[in-house]
Amino acid sequence: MKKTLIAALLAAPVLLAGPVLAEAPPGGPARGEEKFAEMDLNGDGVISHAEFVAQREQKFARTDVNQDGLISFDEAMAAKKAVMGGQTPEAKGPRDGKGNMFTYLDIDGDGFISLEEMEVFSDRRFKDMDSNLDGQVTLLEAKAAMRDLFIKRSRGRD
Ligand SMILES: [Ca+2]
Ligand SMILES: [Ca+2]
Ligand SMILES: [Ca+2]
Repeated sequence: MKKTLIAALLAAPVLLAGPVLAEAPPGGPARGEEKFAEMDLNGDGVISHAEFVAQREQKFARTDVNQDGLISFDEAMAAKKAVMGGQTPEAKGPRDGKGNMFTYLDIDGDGFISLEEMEVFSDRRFKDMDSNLDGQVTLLEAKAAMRDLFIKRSRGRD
């Protein structure tokens, strides 16, 4: 479950689009393209860093229900629950210390995820996708990254 929360926070609506997830083929091309199109806001065929940041901030704002500038554990779980189609995520709490993604994102350990903390991981994620380091992510790069993520998630399950 390691990647699930970060996916929920950063990329969930498409990645975890309800019942489709179970049937979707590994790294399926359709899903990759759909997600890419969603992230390529101006439709120029590449995801710029600015587009990536804009969506991260949007997602953060959406998750931060009480708009205090911090994502609490409850807010993170609520967002995760929403993308999981109303199922309650299996979580023991912010400090169970077992690779919980919330704990992982909460760098300073204050029990909340700030936008700055999210930026650290999200920028790393952008760099992961931008394999030729030109500051933008092409469809090919995005697909490769999604495939990697899928493989990691499949391995991490059980
Ligand atoms: Ca674009
Ligand atoms: Ca909040
Ligand atoms: Ca924190």
